[in-house]
Amino acid sequence: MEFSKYHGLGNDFILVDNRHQPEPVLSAEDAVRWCDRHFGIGADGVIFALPGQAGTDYTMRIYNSDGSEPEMCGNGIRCLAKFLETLETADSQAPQAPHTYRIHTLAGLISPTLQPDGQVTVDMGPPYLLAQEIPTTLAAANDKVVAVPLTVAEQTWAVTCVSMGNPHCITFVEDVDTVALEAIGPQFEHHEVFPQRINTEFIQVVRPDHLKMRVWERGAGITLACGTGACASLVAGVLSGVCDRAATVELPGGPLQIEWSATDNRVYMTGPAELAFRGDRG
Ligand code: ZDP
Repeated sequence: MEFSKYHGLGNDFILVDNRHQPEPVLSAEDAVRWCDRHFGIGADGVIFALPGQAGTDYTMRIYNSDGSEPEMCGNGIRCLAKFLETLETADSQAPQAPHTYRIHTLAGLISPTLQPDGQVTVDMGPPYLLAQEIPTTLAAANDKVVAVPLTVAEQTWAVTCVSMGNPHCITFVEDVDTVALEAIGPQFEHHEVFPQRINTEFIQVVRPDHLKMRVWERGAGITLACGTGACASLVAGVLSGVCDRAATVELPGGPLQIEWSATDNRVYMTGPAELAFRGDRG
């Protein structure tokens, strides 16, 4: 079976051409094996390009490296846009940049645009802020969760929660490099206040237009970048009054440009996505 390996700032995915049928050609167990970095191809997740639904061009589904299925994936959808560009070019339907795809996801319609410079801008839709939308029991169902105390590893953190279709818990710290991510990440992920588990971001405000981020991802652990996490973190920074509505979010794998539009309430993310290699797994 042919596959392509892409990455967005080192957040890496196996992309599968699944345009001929509406169900993923791999099971969740296959995805776990393919993602294994020693016994498989190695990736943070597997992404399927499926036929469109509900008037969209394509559908995206994704498995995390542990086989769980998230609603959305910011770096992954940039990779998907580049993958589709290659597939369509092979079919002699080469899209002309700027070209916008309408992609159906479990988080609704998401629209990545191929830019002439090779970067991809994604309309990530609006953020969801109510406790029941995250979901979390940290506040009453219809309240926002901004700087709410949460005790993890015998320490009390002031956490802000944002859903970009998938759930995120953001904590602002003085210095992200001193956070013991490997030790505390899993304790956030599996904390009882997050019934769907959680992606966990630690953010250092370098300047109001420059955030530095480290992430522990639900179902994938430490990754070099997380697009939905960068978007959620900027929104959390605006809600907390510590950053601008547009900022660079610096991840271990490189920078993303994020804007939470005051006009339409949607979040826009711009960053790279690159082919690493193609392969055939028999
Ligand atoms: O929500 C989750 O379970 C995430 N692990 C999904 C992957 C998010 C991703 N890193 C991103 O860039 O948004 C792909």
